[in-house]
Amino acid sequence: MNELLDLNDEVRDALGRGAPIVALESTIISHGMPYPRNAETALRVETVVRDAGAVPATIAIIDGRLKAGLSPEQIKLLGERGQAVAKVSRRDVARIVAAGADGATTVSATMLIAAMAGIRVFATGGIGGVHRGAERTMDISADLEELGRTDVAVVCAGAKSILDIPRTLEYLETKGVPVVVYRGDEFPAFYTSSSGLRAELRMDSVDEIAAMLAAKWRLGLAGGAVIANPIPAEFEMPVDTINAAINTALREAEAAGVRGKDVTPFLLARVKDLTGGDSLESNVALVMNNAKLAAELASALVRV
Ligand code: PSU
Ligand code: MN
Repeated sequence: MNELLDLNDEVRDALGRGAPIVALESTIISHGMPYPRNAETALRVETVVRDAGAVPATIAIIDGRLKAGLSPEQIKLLGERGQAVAKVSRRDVARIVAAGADGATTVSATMLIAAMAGIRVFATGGIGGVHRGAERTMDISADLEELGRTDVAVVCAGAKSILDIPRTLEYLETKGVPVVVYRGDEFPAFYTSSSGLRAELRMDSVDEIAAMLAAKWRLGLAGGAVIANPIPAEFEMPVDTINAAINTALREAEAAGVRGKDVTPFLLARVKDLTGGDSLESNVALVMNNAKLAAELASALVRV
């Protein structure tokens, strides 16, 4: 185990027993949702993972130490401090550790810390991807590179259409990342179960997904996988409402000259405000749904 990585007691015990573990990210807490729903949701997600028979490992950097497994107090603090906590993707990890600072980890940094800890399954809401207009801006999330190199399966509700979803899928294909849609025929667009893009690989059981992941890693094929879990129908947003909010948010970001790592948090916050908070309810519901599937998948992986 890396000397800069700390496991909490629950995670250390689970690793020792070979029990199923689900990694959870912390940027979704600090930058993805408003306080206090962010902290409440993060704590509820951990409960969902436990109820489904796995151990949660929420990942962050605290006082310059990589953490797999946080205390409820640490989760609450990340939620309360919100955007004041650094958003940490792969390139930021070293500077935050060197400074002895705190960081909320994105999908990319969470994957790399999970892999260091020996955790293979990770649940979140949505992954980063190729941004709309990337042909001009080159704005492509580090999450996609990480999926191409780090052995962690990421259970998510697809990608938001703040992104260019067709190009995101092309990029994942280029990087050799399997994209599985769980019990659906279209790649899901986070707030909606459909995106108009056909699922190239549909699987209907966690055992089937676990068998594929085990084969991938036994073959020495480095890198992760996207397990896209469509939002349950009762929590879907009306397509027109969400698209209108996304288009407004994109125009505002352009007009305000938002760049780099601020783009995604800006868009997420504006979409939430423009939909009067309805999107937040969908967001919370789909995260719970993903946590449950991830716990089942982690258990299935222990069996193979
Ligand atoms: N998309 C969401 N919710 C989120 C994020 C993305 O629907 O909270 C966060 C995740 O932490 C993801 C990060 O890894 O944003 C991607 O940021 P960027 O686009 O700057 O790579
Ligand atoms: Mn970016």
